[in-house]
Amino acid sequence: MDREFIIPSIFVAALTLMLFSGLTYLGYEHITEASVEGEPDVVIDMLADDWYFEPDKITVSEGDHVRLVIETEHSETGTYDHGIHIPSLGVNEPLAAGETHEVEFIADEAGEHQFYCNVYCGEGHHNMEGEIIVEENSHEDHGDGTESDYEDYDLPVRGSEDAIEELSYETDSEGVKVFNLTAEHVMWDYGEDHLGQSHVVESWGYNGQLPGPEIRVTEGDEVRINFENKAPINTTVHWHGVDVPIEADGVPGITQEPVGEDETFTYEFTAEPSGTRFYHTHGSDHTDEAEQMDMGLAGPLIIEPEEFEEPDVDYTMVLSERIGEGIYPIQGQIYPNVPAIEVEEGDLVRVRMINAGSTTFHPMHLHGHQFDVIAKDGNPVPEEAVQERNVKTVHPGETMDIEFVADNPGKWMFHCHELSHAGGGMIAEVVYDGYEEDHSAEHH
Ligand SMILES: [Cu+2]
Repeated sequence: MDREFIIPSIFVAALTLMLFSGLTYLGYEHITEASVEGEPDVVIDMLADDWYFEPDKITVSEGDHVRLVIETEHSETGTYDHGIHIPSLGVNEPLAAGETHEVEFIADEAGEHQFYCNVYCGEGHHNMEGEIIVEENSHEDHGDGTESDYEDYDLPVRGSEDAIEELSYETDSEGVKVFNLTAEHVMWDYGEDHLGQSHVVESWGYNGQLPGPEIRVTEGDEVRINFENKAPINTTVHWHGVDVPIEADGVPGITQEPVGEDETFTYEFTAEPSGTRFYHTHGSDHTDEAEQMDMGLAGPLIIEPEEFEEPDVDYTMVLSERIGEGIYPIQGQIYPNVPAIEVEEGDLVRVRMINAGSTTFHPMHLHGHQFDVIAKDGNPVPEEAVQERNVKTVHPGETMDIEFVADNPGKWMFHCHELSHAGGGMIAEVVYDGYEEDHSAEHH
């Protein structure tokens, strides 16, 4: 045990100093409440090994009673005692080697809370660290989306039936296409999953919908977007993949101040280059962009070329993620509510995939057909480089246009082949007109 010395954790900055000063033992301070009453709301299994915590990023809700069940493993480097210290939540627990520990606390303060191993032995404990994110929860326990959960929370419940596909515009006297876009705070209904469970989730959506309405213009159009923020956040709008002038780029702290609640901002740019692009929040700063994206602030921006050869079917497919809810929507809906790709035999079908999630990639797989990847990030793939595929991965921030000929009548799946995403709703169906679905009850 002589290699293990324990420091009070508030001295994060002092750690480095101690390494060099030979200051060793400052005593152990056990400040966690001996027990937190009642059953936990959240139980998280963790591993404390040399030299990491797994997981090292934990998200809970404000007010949650959290139980961490922490195993300490030992590796080839030996058997080490560890500890977990979450200064800002008042947690400071020793984790003896080879045992399982239960550490409980109330996540009573929203925000980011660093934790780390507070054992110092000259080895790598100082690498053992992580973060607990306590999400603000002004409407307690709305997690399962049942009506009673949010009825006291004064937000409109909206779903795909309230959504519009394409945003209308007015043309001003100078020929500028003028759009009105508003960030709004809503409860968004992603639809019932195959088990009949509803997923109504607190969201921020452009014009109150997820994804935001499609903005469709022609290359070279002068565009003005009157943006109003009615969501309780500071935010910006970025025109992803569009060669806008710098003042319209929507980057907080660089091109503009974030737009506060009830404030407005006007974006003006020429729509170029053509292709499948999108618009999305850039947050109030770089730390909350991901959260704002996943809460719903993204929508498609299609810039048609001047000579647009319209395919028979032109389907926009915004892929998003609500990891906390375990769902991966397409066009703001989870399967089986995702709007079908409706085709007739012989149709040329274009699907414009847009990954508007913050974190995960989606290997999108089409059954029964091969498709050509005709554009990446909105830019056309030269004909000689076009690949014939049936799976194509779309990474966060990427757009991918594919085209196929509807030559195999039926009802075909088009789904994410990260199968937990498919399980979370990321499935669309390609449905042929007139195809009789009389096989569902058959067993082969
Ligand atoms: Cu996926």
